Amino acid sequence: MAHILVLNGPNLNLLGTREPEIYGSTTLADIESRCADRARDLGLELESQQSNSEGALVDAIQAARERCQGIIINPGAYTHTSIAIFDALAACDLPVVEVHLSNIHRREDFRHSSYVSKVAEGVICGFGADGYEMAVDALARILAQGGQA
Ligand code: CA2
Repeated sequence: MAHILVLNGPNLNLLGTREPEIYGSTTLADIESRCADRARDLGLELESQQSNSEGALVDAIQAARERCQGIIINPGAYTHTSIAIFDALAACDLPVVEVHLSNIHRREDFRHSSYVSKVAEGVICGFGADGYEMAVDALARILAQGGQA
């Protein structure tokens, strides 16, 4: 059974508690549980991790290489700044689906560019918590096609 990792970056542990007008009222635990249900329906095994630290996210990506077939990642603000996460994703050689709750292109200019998009098969943004389930669907299709979009 294919194993996929859902990885969330800084401040996403606060989901559902602050700024609901931007990020919605669903908690990260709810999102993770919805993704796990969706993955099970699709015959995938899913694990979820969140960290506020760039190094821990790099460690999680490196570890995923050993036991996962794909990664769904919302790198939070590191999307726009982290060459370390870009390098780790490029080196892990797994299909990557990038997710954002908000439509980053409708927001401040500094959110319009993503290092992660350069190594992602695709990007889902602006659909709130639903975007994560869309990402599970997308990754399932990619894996069914042999690992690339
Ligand atoms: O829209 C997204 O998913 C983002 O990745 C969220 C990041 C932001 O820096 C990116 O530009 C877009 C911020 C996550 C902050 O999450 C919070 C959740 C609840 C309350 C406060 C922050």
